[in-house]
Amino acid sequence: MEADQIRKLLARQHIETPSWAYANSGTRFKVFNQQGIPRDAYEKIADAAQVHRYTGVAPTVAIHIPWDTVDDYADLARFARDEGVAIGAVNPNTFQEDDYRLGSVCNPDPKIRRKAIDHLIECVHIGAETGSKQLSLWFADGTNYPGQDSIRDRQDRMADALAQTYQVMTDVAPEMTMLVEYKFFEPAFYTMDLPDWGTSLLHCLHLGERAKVLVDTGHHAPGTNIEMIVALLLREGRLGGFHFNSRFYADDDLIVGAADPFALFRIMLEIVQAGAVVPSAEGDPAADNSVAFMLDQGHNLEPKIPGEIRSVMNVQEATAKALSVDLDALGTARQAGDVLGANGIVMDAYNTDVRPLLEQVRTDMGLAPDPLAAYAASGYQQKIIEERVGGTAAGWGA
Ligand code: RM4
Ligand code: MN
Ligand code: MN
Repeated sequence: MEADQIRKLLARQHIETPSWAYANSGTRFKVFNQQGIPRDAYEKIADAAQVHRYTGVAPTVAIHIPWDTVDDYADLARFARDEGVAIGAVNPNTFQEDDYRLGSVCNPDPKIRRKAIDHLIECVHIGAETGSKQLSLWFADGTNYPGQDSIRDRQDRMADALAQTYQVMTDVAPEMTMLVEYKFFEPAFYTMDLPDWGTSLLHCLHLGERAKVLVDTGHHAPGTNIEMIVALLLREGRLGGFHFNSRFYADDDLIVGAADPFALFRIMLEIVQAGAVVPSAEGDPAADNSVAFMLDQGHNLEPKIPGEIRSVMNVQEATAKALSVDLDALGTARQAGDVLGANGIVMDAYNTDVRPLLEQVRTDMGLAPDPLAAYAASGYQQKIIEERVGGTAAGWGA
C-alpha cells in the first residue's frame, strides 16, 4: 500500500475508550485511589475527550450500566457531543448483585432471569437514546462444580435471553449491533456459559445478522492463536469487535500491546488483509465489514488518561505495521511456496519503526506529533486534581 494511503487509513481509524478506564481500579486485593478521578459519567466522558483531543482517533467512549447511570441519557449524549466525542458501546452489568450468585440470564430462578433480561433491554433503550451503535454483552454466568446446574438448560436460558434482547434491539434501535463476548474462565471455574468464540458464534447465528462476536484479547487460555479466531470470524462476517487489553497470565486488563505487541500486530494483519480497518461503506451498516476497536482496560498503577493515550498509540502502531506489509509481495511469495520469503515480508513490516509515520499522520490531522507530551503540557491533569475534590471517586467497589 502507498504511504499516503496508509496515512489516510490511520487517520480514519477509530479506537473506543471505556469509561471505566478513567475510574479507580485494582485487583481483588486492593483498589488504589488516585487524585483527580471522575465522580460520575460526565467527568469520565470529559477525560475520554482528552484522549481523543490528543490522538484524534478515539471519538467514542463506552459506558457501563449501572456504573454510568445518569438521570437523562440524552443529556449525557449532548454533553459528550459538546466535548467532541460520542457515546460508544453500552455495556450492561449483570455481575455485581447478590441476586446473580448463580448467574444472571442463565440463573435457575426465572425471576432473576427476568430481572437480568430487563436490564439488557434497558441498555438497548439507553443505546437508542444516546445514539450508541453497539450493545456489548458479557456474562459472568457459569458454574463452579460438576452437577451444580445443567449445562444444556443454561444454554437454552442464554439463547432465550439473547433472543428477547435482540428482538427489542431490532424494534427500537435499528442502528445497533449486538456484540456477544466470551471468556474462558473467571468468575466461574468449572463452566462459563459463554466460554469461547464458538459458543458465542453459535448463539449469534441463531439470532441474526446484527449479532456478532466480541473478542476480548485477555479472555483466552495462554498460547491461544487469537489471529486464527479473528480470521475465521472475519470470514463469516461475524467479528463484531475487540476488547483490547494485554495479559501476562489471566484477565489482566493491562495496557494493550504491552505484554505482547507481536500478537497485536498479527491480529491487525488479519484485519488489514480482510480490508476491515475502517468501515467499508459508511452509513450502510449492512455492508459494513469493519470491526469495532474498543479498549477494555484498567490502569491500576499508572495515571489513567496517559495510560489510555499510550494504549491508543499502541493499537495505532500495530495497525501501521500491519498496513506496511507488502501484500502483493506476500501473495507472490505464498504462491511460490517461499516460506522464508513470506515470513520475512511480515517480519520486515513488524520490525519497521512506524513512529515517524504516525507523527506525520498526527501532524496532517493538525495534532501535536507526541500526544503524551501534549497532554502533559496541557495542564488538564493538574486541573482535575484541583477541581475534583469531594464526592465519591468512581471505581470498583473492592
Ligand atoms: C469483564 C469483561 C467485560 C468488561 C468487564 C468489566 O471481564 O471483559 O467486557 O465489561 O470485565
Ligand atoms: Mn471485555
Ligand atoms: Mn475481561
